[in-house]
Amino acid sequence: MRLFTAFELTPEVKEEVVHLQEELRPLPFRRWQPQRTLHVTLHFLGEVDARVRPDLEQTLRAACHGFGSFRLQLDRLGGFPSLKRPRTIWLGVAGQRDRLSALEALIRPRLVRLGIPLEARAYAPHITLARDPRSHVQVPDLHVREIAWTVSELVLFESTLQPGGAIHTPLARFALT
Ligand code: 3AM
Repeated sequence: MRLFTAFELTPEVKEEVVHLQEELRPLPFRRWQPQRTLHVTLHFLGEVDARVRPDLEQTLRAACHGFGSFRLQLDRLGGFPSLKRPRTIWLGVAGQRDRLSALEALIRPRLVRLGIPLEARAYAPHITLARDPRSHVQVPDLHVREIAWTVSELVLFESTLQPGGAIHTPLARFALT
């Protein structure tokens, strides 16, 4: 199964993200992230043997338990690999980034110990808005409202690739409190 862990957004945050997507909609991107699947990925686990899932869930539950909730806030627009030539446009995440990084660093070695290979790249928390430009794209400098929200659980998602885009199914939730 193709798995990743992520934080969901509150309705108010989603509303702002969708508003920004509407402003950007004239840009020639093939895939716009649907409102229901907007999220902040923590780790992309990739293809994981279903037999590992109980240990994986136990590991995530133990790591999250007692970590404590924290606050995140919408930040500026960004792009991968850059905003000048984006293949992906996203919203950055501000707020208690130190807590977010601490959770990332706490869970990472535990996943590696389960035999799950992770990206070596530094963690860059973001909310993906759109992917796959059809041509060179000039992204306007939109004002983003600095909406904050409380993150109090991590979600394990299965991502099923479909011709129309991935379907994300929540498999388990792990409280941070
Ligand atoms: O929606 P975001 O950008 O947070 O880009 C994929 C998505 O992240 C990312 O995992 C999340 C759920 O699909 N992803 C997909 N394939 C990936 C890969 N091979 C990947 N991240 C790293 N390596």
